[in-house]
Amino acid sequence: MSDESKVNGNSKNEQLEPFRSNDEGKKMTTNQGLKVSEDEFSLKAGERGPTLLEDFHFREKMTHFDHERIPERIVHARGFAAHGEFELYHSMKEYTKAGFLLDPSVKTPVFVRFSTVAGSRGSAETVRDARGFATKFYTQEGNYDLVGNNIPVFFIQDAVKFPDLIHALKPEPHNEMPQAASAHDTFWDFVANNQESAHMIMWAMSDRAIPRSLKMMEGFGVHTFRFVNDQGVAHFVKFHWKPLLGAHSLVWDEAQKISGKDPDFHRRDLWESIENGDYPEFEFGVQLLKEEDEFKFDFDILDPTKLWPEEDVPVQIIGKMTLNRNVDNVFAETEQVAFHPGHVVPGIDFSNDPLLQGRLISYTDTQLIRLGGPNFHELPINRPVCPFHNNQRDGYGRQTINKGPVSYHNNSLAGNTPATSTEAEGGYVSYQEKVEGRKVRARSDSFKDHFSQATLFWNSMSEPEKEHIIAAFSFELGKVKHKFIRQQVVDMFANVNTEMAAAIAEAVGATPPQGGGSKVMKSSPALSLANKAKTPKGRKVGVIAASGFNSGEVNAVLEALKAEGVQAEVISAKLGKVAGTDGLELEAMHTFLTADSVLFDAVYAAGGTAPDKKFIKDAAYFLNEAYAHYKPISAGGEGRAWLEASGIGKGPGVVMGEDSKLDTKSFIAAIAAHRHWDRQPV
Ligand code: HDE
Repeated sequence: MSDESKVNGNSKNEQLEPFRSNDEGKKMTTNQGLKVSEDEFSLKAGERGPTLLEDFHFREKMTHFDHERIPERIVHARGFAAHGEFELYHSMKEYTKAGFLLDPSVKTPVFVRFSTVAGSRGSAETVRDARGFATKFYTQEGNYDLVGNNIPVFFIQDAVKFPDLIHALKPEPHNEMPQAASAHDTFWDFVANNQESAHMIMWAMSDRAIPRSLKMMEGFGVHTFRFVNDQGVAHFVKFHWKPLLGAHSLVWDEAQKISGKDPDFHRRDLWESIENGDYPEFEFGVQLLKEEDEFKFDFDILDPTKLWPEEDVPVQIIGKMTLNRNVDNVFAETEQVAFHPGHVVPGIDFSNDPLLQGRLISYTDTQLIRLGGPNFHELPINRPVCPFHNNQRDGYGRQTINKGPVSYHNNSLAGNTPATSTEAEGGYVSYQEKVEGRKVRARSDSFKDHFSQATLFWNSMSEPEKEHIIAAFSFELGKVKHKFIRQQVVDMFANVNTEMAAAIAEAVGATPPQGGGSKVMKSSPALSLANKAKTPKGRKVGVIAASGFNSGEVNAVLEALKAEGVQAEVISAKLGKVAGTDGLELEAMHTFLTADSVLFDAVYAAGGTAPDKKFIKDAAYFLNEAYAHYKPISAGGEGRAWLEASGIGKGPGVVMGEDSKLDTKSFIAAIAAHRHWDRQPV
């Protein structure tokens, strides 16, 4: 591979090419390459006789099938991934010697896997949960994995508690219920008895835990890491991904309905965006702290239940990732990709965060069972794009044919190669942090404030966000059967905010909290989704149309939407062409049976001669539901009558056409706003 193609092309894509196989148009063979003459009938002793053991084709085919499944990930089993590229805006030489963060002219191939945490591999995607956001950078110095989440803090402070947390979160073992949900007794029992979870729970009960789209959520490295420059000077660093489409969420009722209407909602949305060339983009940000500022905060920067408020430590945007290629095969790539926070490159190092420290052992270990042995790094998706050589040998599925007799170090037979590299030659040298202490099983006192940042989060929310948090707690605890657990949780969250806890208590039949309260007055505007970028780009509008719609108006609206990067899909009584007044034809991709308002961000009732009353009833239902989910609605022509039939009048985010003209600007502004919380219920 030429150096030029490594830089200007996508070296990972090129590396994967020889592994791709296109079977179309080819002759069928066994795995040994033998042409197969018959694939419908097994070899039998007589047409009605028993199948013969010598039928090697049948045996091979069936045996392979019998072994098609591998264990799903213990957490983050349900995931979806895409390829892309990372480009740097400016050199970070001052802070790190990581090669991919030095030269803005170099594009680094990436592979990103998004996931839910709790659910099984086939579970619905719009459940209330944190989302995994794992990025593999295929750098010229080796793979760097940033294995983050869409929430910047975690439930626990020490990795030793991770199995307990996950046991409590997963379906209860005696009846394997509920699937992909935290709304059950064991989870909330864990929360009440492990109060360090308070901050993360606030995020999990907020709109962040039901993202509208994988391309519309932020990502966080969570832990404090280190950047180390070529002078050996270190800075503490936290990593951020900021979506260019802004961060947006579903509403809970909608999220639950989508789980039934389209359990693949998030992957479909990501897949289609990439297929349509609307490539998801995320800017890469870092918060940096000098080593000497380690103790300047009222929290411990090693505590993974704490974030660094962006107003105190600004996020510097240093690059951008674009996801521009879907996988060819989900199993080969998405399922077999193996992430590990310990896959680092020179210039990136760890901190003593006890959660991070524990992760460093868990990830390789889990791949060994999941991918069946120690050679998972040889799978095409996991191979670094730079050469790799060492004395590791053999094991299940070994593909590399290492030549020569030497597989040990030191040696003379091979001139003591593969040779180690000095730091100047790019060898990884751990940051020489001075460490001393007694061997203890203990939590530092600096880790003991579990509530201040939970209150900071609450204080930072807009009113609608606060209402959603209370509703989410009320739902989750409402599913908890043990009254005393509900009470314990209410009492625990009184430490975050007493009014919030009282409102939850009221909803779940608990006694209002007696004590509690917080002195924290501070807020961090960066934490509220209400303050995120608003753009109509990337949204999807459902266009309800019947034959005879006003072509001029509808065309103008569709053109305006397209110009803003908004996707429009037509819904009608049946699939196929829908003709407008002057011959404009639209293709109905959906009917009221196959589509639902929950699958769209906005609705445009375009009008036309409704074939029957059922059409008007279906349209009204569609509009009503969209309205209830605070979505922008516009109506032109007969669409206005449908809107009236649904009982929706004028109001926030409702744009009515007049005299065959719809104010497209207002509609697009309403789409950009996404939700219109100030609406009164119909
Ligand atoms: Fe993970 N985590 N985790 N985790 N995690 C896994 O590794 C683990 C934690 C995260 O798309 C597993 O390959 C421990 C925090 C993502 O393939 C496993 C602890 C964060 C993914 C594991 C944590 C994450 C995983 C399961 C506490 C955000 C999916 C399968 C010490 C910063 C990666 C696998 C993918 C997956 C262990 C906590 C993110 C078992 C022990 C905090 C995005 O190794």
